[in-house]
Amino acid sequence: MSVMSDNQKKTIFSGVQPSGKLTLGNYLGAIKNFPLLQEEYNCIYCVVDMHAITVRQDPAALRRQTLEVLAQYIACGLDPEKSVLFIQSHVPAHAELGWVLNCYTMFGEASRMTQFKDKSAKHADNVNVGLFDYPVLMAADILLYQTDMVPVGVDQLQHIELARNIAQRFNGVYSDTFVMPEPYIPKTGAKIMSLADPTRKMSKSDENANGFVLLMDKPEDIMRKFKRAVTDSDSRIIVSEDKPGVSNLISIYALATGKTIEQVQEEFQGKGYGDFKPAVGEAVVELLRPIREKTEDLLKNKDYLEQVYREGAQKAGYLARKTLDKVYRKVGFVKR
Ligand code: AQP
Repeated sequence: MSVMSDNQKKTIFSGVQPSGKLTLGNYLGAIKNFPLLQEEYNCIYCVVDMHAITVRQDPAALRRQTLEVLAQYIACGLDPEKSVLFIQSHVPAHAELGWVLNCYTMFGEASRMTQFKDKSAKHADNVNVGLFDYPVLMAADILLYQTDMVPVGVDQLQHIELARNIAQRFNGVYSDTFVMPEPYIPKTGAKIMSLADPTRKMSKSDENANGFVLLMDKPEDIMRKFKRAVTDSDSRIIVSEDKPGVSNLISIYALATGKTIEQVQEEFQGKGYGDFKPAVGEAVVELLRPIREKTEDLLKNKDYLEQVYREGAQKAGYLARKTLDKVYRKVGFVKR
């Protein structure tokens, strides 16, 4: 297996929460880039179920969504023979390193995380310690695999910065232990906005289902959501700061068709929303169709998914243990 033997290659790690059904934002901001990198790097991709329980989840739905995210990783082009695919709670080293790193994270720096502020406002009845500690567990996820690069949407940049600070602090106290991870953020699509409110990011936990497009949405639902998408008062189809709705749709169309922003603006010059919105919808329908169909097939084959996540956890567990042993030795724990 390349990840265990190929020390020449750099390592990539990323994860997605099974906290709902995946959106077009998750895909364009992060998952779309995962398979592009699997030839050149040692790639490790995780379904981060432990992160998901920082917000209350329905247990049966969480189990189902966890398998669905795994199936979608594969449907989006990740090959379990080339990349390590696993479920976070199956590799206990994540929680173990998370605890150690808690002791190298300052309360003040964790308090500055905007995701914590946003999510605690959204879930005011359940501002639990896990929600606060989320970025430290994320630092453990990344640092355990001596990760060089983390492909994520721009909303995760602050957490990666924190992981770097924690790594630097630990390395400074004990000598080099962790590789310093770099974020890998796409130029277009780093932040796909809600179709219902283009000033907010598209999010799978949005209460307004018209705001997001799911990878598993049926073509007619995708078309309806794009036709209803909030746009701006004048009807020109150009990217502009004062036209967040149209700018978002242009990014989505460019990413779905492989065209540049300039090409899209040219294509729709002199045309109105009546042409543009259905065109975006159709492009997204075609982009997502093969992913949805492949995911549906994979979900019928639970034995195969089980084999993938079991083997993945074994490979990930082996790599994670090596880092954890080093950390335990450095902080002064007695060898087992
Ligand atoms: N709207 C977005 N645009 C671009 N990238 C996005 N990502 C999420 N939303 C967008 C990226 O998707 C990856 C997986 O995200 P996650 O599941 O770990 O959590 P999240 O960022 O909190 O995503 P959601 O959809 O908003 O989840 P909930 O609603 O549960 O909080 C990450 O790389 C993220 O950057």
